[in-house]
Amino acid sequence: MANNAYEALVKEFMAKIIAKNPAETEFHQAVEEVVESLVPYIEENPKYKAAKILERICEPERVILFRIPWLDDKGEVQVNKGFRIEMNSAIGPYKGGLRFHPTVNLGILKFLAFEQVFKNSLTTLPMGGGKGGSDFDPKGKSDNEVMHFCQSFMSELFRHVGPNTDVPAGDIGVGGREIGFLFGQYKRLRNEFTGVLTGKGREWGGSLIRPEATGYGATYFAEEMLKTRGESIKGKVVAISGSGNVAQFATEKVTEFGGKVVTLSDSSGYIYDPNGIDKEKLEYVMHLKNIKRGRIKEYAEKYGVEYHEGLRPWGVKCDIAMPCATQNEINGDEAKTLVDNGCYVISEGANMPSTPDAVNIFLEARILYGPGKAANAGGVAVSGLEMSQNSLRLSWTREEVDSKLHQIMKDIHATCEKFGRDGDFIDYVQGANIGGFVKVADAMMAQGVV
Ligand code: NDP
Ligand code: 2IT
Repeated sequence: MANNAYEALVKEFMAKIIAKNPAETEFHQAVEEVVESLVPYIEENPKYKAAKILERICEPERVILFRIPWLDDKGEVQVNKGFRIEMNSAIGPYKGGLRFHPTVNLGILKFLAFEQVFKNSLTTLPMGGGKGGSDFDPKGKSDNEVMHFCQSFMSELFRHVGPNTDVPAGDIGVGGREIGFLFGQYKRLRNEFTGVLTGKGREWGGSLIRPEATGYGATYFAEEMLKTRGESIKGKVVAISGSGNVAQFATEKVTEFGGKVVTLSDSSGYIYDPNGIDKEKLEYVMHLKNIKRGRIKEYAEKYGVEYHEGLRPWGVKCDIAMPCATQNEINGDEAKTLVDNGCYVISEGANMPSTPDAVNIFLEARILYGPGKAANAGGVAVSGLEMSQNSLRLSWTREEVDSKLHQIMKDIHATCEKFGRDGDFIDYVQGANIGGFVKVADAMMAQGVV
């Protein structure tokens, strides 16, 4: 079939998705990127077409929407929206993070849940896909307020989740503190100590390396991509965005591999440190962000480096870019600037950080572009390992978990190469989309029309 015939099929499919899910722009974007890869594959494998796998995989199995009322420190009643998208359970219980951010809405969580289905399949572990969260803004809230909010959130969510049903974890705005409050409330309501959440503290069922996993994994993925060109991270200049969980541990691992991280950011702006963010400076960032809950601008004041208010770091000259903040944080112009400045490796720690224009620029430039569902799968992979340890009622050492994570990232790279190699170029978008799809689609076929 000619390319324009595929394009027509994608257009026809997307028209239906948009009509059925109006105003969910991020969901449309995530679906279109996957469908562009899958349509030719499905035309070659018509059994999936007859079973309407594509139509089914784009429809969540279940969407739960709920009210979260809570009392703030002044005794005033606050109300937030709560969501859990149970997208696909063909290969395991629903699995995916919770996001607490004022921008959260149905379309954003559906895009994240959709991506999660393919990502979880790529990890090789038995996990379905889900995502949830709230429009609650943790910024400026006291620990007490966050706790009251989390307790109210779980007072509804507990009926829908469980270690064999749906296992949430962290995402933007949800880290160790929030997982603790959520777990405490679940345990109290169910009178059960189980692995209902991952990202737990190490003393109460958490896995070693889970906090590090997404950032480490995205760095391992970058290293694997570089290996295909006989290169490594050593000596490379790296621009990272964000300064939260993923950005922090990407910085740690890149530095350990001999790379130099020169930028970090938050939603207010970015810092540029040409000497590199070394171990000691990273410790400062971790304290600033995880304990003091301050702004990245304070780094610039402390170390006397440049701070660029309201800007993203993609104008800085680098070899490798690792977007680790949020969706659509690299647009077409920024992608062009990156490529023009010599950047030739993108490893996405965030979910869907590159707009469709940016993705096209990376693919046309034939650089090493690792999309989020492959590059950031290390986080959920170690969540899967946490679930295994909870079921076995034992805990593995740091070295054991890290070496399993490393192997999983290598395997994901190999899957992308298998489905995405085109002569001397690897199209990791194609590789990740098809590689993630096949296992889920075959499981759906085997389980009948459910
Ligand atoms: P955190 O909440 O720990 O950190 C988020 C960082 O991104 C902060 O620096 C935040 O800045 C910045 N950020 C958030 N929203 C925006 C925005 N709209 N514009 C600009 N900057 C923003 O989250 P994580 O590090 O956990 O998550 C980062 C990304 O990685 C997300 O895309 C997430 O989905 C993805 N991811 C996370 C995984 C995990 O295990 N945690 C696993 C796989 C992917 P500020 O403080 O100013 O808001
Ligand atoms: O986007 C993601 O993969 C995550 N936020 C982690 C999900 C998980 O269940 O660990």
